[in-house]
Amino acid sequence: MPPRLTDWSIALAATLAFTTGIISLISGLPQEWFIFAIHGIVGIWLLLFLWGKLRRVLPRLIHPRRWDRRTVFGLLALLLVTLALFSGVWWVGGGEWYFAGFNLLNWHIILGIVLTAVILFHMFARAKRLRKRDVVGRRRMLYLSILLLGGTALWPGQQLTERALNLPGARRRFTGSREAGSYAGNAFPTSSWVADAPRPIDAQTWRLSLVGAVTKPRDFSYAELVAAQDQEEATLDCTGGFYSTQRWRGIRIGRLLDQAVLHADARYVSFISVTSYRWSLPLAEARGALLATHIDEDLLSHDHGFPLRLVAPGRRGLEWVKWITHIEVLTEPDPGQALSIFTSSFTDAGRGS
Ligand SMILES: Nc1nc2c(c(=O)[nH]1)N[C@H]1C(S)=C(S)[C@@H](COP(=O)(O)O)O[C@H]1N2
Ligand SMILES: [Mo]
Repeated sequence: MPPRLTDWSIALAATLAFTTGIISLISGLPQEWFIFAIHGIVGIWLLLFLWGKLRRVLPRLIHPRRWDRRTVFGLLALLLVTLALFSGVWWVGGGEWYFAGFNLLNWHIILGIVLTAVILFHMFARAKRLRKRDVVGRRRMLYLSILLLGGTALWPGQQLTERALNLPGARRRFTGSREAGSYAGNAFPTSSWVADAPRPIDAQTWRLSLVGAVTKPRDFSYAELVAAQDQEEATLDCTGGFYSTQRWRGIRIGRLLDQAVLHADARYVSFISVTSYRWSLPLAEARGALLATHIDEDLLSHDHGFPLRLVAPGRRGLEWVKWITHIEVLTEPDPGQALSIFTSSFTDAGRGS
């Protein structure tokens, strides 16, 4: 392929990989499997394009006489790409590896974000325009199509091989997450999006306030809520790479909302943690979701969100707010919530002071 076509293909594939990677972080419904499939396929395309690029620049890299400042950046970029792809491929294959407290999937996400920033910077600084003669030509387009189709076909091939060989990676969920501690009460892993670590909450003084677009705002005591017997079997699937299925017990949110009488224009329900971490669900979905006080017969442990946490089936773990103190009924979506999951750990309550 002409150099410029290769370079633009890499940039486009990297953009697609980044976009699907970010979307995948909040995809958890089975019908969203294709987001993860596209991400995997684009990864294979990138490997193929990079192979082409490497063959082109290799002579420049192996002759020290031809080195300049750009070579150093080129090498760094190459290292970054290799690590980003390698961490993803290794995780998919079932790899178990930790560095600085982060697993392979965490590193894959970090490297992917850094790499996207580098590629954008590189494109602004050095990108050469794609000319007509870089893209026209039947043989050229045929070659590119074969490459793309071949890469696409390799993905199901990889999935089937993994299953046939029964590699550890084959036992992952469609989101890529691995099973941990299902049906074992509080024993499954705990996780905070950034570093939320509030002090244990005293159920005696704790109150849940229901506010916002409601006619009768009101508080609930722990005793009022803990008596409820609603149940939901649901899978918590953390973007950090584990999932756990539990029988949760608590109170159906619809029953709670009915006690406050919603305004006619109520559209969303926001769940707010003592740390200020918050996330919302559309009203109908919120009604069917659960506020859990128990896992099976066990009281929720502090790390899992005692006294009250959201159980939102089909949503990723990061949306299952822990240590809830407020519920706010909203008439509009809440774009600020995406920021709250980054900043909550720096509030006093989030730091545990
Ligand atoms: N208040 C608050 N709730 C939170 C988080 C957090 O950092 N703060 N982390 C979320 C993330 S990223 C996940 S995966 C789940 C983890 O729940 P667990 O610790 O019970 O496994 O809680 C979610 N709820
Ligand atoms: Mo998570």
